This record gives sequence, C-alpha cells and structure tokens, in this order.
Amino acid sequence: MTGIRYEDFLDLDYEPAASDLVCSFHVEPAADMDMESAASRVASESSNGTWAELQVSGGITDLSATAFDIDGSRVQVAYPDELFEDGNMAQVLSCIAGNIMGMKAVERIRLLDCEWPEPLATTFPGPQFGTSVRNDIFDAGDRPITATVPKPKVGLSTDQHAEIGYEAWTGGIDLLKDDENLTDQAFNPFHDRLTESLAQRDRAEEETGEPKSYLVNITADANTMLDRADAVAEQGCEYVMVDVVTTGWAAVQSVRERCEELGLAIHAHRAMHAAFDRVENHGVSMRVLAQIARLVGVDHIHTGTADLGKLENEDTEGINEWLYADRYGMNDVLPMASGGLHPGLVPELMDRVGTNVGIQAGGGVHGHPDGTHAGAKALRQAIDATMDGVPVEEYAEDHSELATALEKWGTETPR
Ligand code: RUB
Ligand code: CA
Repeated sequence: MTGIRYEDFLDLDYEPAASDLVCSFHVEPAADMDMESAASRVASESSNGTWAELQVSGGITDLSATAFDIDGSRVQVAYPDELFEDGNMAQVLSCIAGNIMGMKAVERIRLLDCEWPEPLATTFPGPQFGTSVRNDIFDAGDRPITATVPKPKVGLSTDQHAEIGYEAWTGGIDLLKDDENLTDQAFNPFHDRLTESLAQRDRAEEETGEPKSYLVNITADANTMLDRADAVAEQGCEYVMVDVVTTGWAAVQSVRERCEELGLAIHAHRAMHAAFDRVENHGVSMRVLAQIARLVGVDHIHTGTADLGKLENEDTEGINEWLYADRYGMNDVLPMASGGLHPGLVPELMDRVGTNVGIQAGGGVHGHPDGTHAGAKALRQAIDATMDGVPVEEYAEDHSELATALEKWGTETPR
C-alpha cells in the first residue's frame, strides 16, 4: 500500500528537475490554514491528490507536484513532465489552473508565472510567423504595423464596413480589423463582409502600392472556425482573427493546425482576459495567458498599452519581453497595443513598447474630425514622425491631419 497525504506535496529542499513545469502562485491561505498547508494543497489538488488520504495498492506512477519554495505569499510548485499530455493545453490548464482556483483551503490564489520546460513547450507548435509578419506580409521596415477597428463596433452594414476599410487602408493603415463581437450577424454577414472587404483591400493596395490585409473575426465553435479559415484562405486573405479566451485554447489549437495548412496568420483578440487577470490577487495573470497564446501558436496578441489607453493593463512591457525572448527556437509573437489610443499618444507609447509591435486605434482614427481617411493619415504621420525622431507637434506643422488630431485629443489618455 502507498499512502498519498497532503504533507507529501511540500518539500522545501526539492530542486526542480529541468523537465519540471515550475509555476509561481500568489496564495492567501484560508483563515484557519497556515501557508505551508495551503501550499501543499495547491500542489496536491493540481496534480494527483485529493482531500482524503489515499491508499493505493500495487503502486502507480508518481505524478505528484511539489511545493518547493515559499516566499511571503509567493509559492512555487514543480510539476513532473509525465503529468502532462503532449500538446494538450486544455489538459495542462486543468492541472495548473483548475480546481485549485476554487479550493476552500485558499482565500485567494493567482497563477502568476510559468517556466515552461523544453520537453513540454516543444510539444506545442508556437507561432507560424510572429513578428516576421511586419516584413513577410507587409513591407513595414522597422516601423510598427497599424490596425483599425471600424466603430461603432457592431451595426455597420457590410458596405459601410468595407468602405471604412478602404478609407483607412488608403490613409496608411495596414490592417482593417473586425471587433471582438462582430462575427456573422444579419446586419453584416461573415462571407459578404470577407468578400467585400477584400475587394476594397485590393483597390487600396493598387492605389497605395503598399501591401494591406484584413483581420477577419472567425470566432465561433471550432468546426465553424475551420470552415471560415478555409474561406479566408480561398479568398486570398493572410489572416484570421480569433477571440482566444472566449473560444478556448483547445479551439485555438484546432485553428492553428488548419492555419498551418492554409498559411494563414492568427490575430488573437483577448476579450474576457480581464475575468481572469483583473483582480490582482486571484485568477490567472495576463502574463500566463500570453505565454499560453505563444505556445499554442498565435502570431499577434493584444498585450495592452503600457497604461496609456482606456483599459486596465498588466505589465505590458514585461509580457512583451517574454513574447520576444528565445524559447527553444519557437517563433516570437507580435504584441498589439490597443484600447483608447490616438495619434497624440503614439510617441509615449513607442517610447514604452518600442517599434516591434502593432498599434491599433479605433476611435482614435474614426473619431478624427475629418473622418476615417484623415484619421488614418494622422495615425501614420504620428508613427512616421516618431520613427524620424521628430516631435509630433513639429511634424504637425506641415501635416494637417496630425495637427487636427492633436488639436482634438492632445496627448491625453482617454477613459
Ligand atoms: C479598441 C478596442 C479593442 C480593445 C481590446 O477600440 O475596442 O477591442 O482595445 O482591448 P479603440 P485590449 O481603439 O476605439 O479604443 O487590447 O486591451 O485587449
Ligand atoms: Ca473592441
């Protein structure tokens, strides 16, 4: 008989093996529980333990995790590689961010960070393109690529949507982007929107001589997403967009596989991430969500605006660094800055996040007093000015669209 007891999951002398997945948690134990007991319960419930002591006859593979470090409220847990199924992100998350999130032994618990070991990480494909989209798909040189979401985000007809795309593309925007809740509704059906937007895209490419593309939102159940990805490739578009948190990582993995066959890049919108990461002492950090996104293989992901925009952000710069860093030769990911951006914020944004990013502005393009085309020009002018090291105010002296945007919005962050 082998006993599996809570105490067996805590070993402060344990040195993680190179193949262990090491997770850092913020843990607030329940009122009647000390930190060591709470930490061992985290390791237990997320690997092979339960609330009762188990007697196992005949012996089984030991898949126990070990809580090996406690530093204030930060607990580190090491998971053996054999606990995980290769290439199955849903299974990995059912371990490391599963039942433990609701365990009464902890008042609050947050998965802060993961150190992904090579044997597990390399069972995932990673991105097909990553930051290379800037020059594989576009001809953007060193500058950030740009995107815009037509606003209002839902309610525009297909014609209106495609026309706004044309105005934006010819004004200097690289990517027209659907918003997270625009998929296949009666007012703007998916297939019509795809066809009409790409027709306008072709016109805009011809007129500007610049490559342009479209982030068409294929979000749906997995089978429908695969059909939509096929249609996107057939019509000659380079990208699909997926709301990766609401669809779930397993569905994203299916899309990634199909996109490999089709040669399509994936733009990940992170709507609903804040349900996991906004409350600082509970849930799953955006850092971990971004790590998962890279492993399963998206090419772009929203990582916020380094506190400049309209939405709450968690450590944009640190997350972006993780997305760029070498991980066993896996491709990197292009971070997208989005949410309340406008031309006046561009210099400070680029100072904080650099140039190897995408910059998305919806309201900050279409809300320009002279309309979408002028708004697109203003955004591009702000980027060009910053790339040239010229203050936007000075650049605006002979770029009237930028001057108008600066008059309207200044350099303030909206709410
Ligand atoms: C941007 C917008 C995007 C959010 C997503 O519109 O609606 O969906 O930025 O947020 P606007 P995040 O440019 O008008 O603010 O990038 O933080 O995930
Ligand atoms: Ca949006």
